[in-house]
Amino acid sequence: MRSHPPPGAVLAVAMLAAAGLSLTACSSDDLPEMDATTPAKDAATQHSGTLAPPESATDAVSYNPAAPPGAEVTAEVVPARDSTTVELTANGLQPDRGYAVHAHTNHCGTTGEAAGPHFQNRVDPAATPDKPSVDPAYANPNNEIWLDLRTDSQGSATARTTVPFTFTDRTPASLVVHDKPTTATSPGQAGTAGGRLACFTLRLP
Ligand SMILES: [Cu+2]
Repeated sequence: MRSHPPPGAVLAVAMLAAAGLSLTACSSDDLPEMDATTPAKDAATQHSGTLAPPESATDAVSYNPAAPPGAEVTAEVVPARDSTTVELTANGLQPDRGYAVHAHTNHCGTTGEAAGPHFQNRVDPAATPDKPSVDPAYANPNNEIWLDLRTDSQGSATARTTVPFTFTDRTPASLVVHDKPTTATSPGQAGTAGGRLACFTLRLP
């Protein structure tokens, strides 16, 4: 009997199929409904807002004219299997300067403090509400989400970071724009970047 392929070939094809690889194009009828089978948590999300003073702001708040009302911010959060990419674009900021930006744990409020501490993948056990994490083992750009913006002569900037974790039971709730151009990394100061100029609420699934 020569009509069947050797068992090894059948197994190889089965393994490719199991790995989600197809050897031939199949009609769209054969594909699973991605929307129905993919949890919302895995979906890329986009968030946009225009900074406004705390009295009138909803999700995008300016606390300081250095990140003025009217500035536009857009964030895209793209989850992958073992990582998450966040891209931030801003227009209408001050030209030719840096701003350190981080993901924080709370939604924005009428003051910069409302956003709470930095979102950490592994939470620093030594941190308290009064004493946020400044330990470089936890306050670093692989365990937190840091996006340092550098604006052009028009006040526009884009920053992107990919962190080696995904959101499970907790998600960041805001991006805070800080006064310093970059984020400190030394022990006792790690994660600090000066005053909070603006905040942008993220509503992740
Ligand atoms: Cu911050």
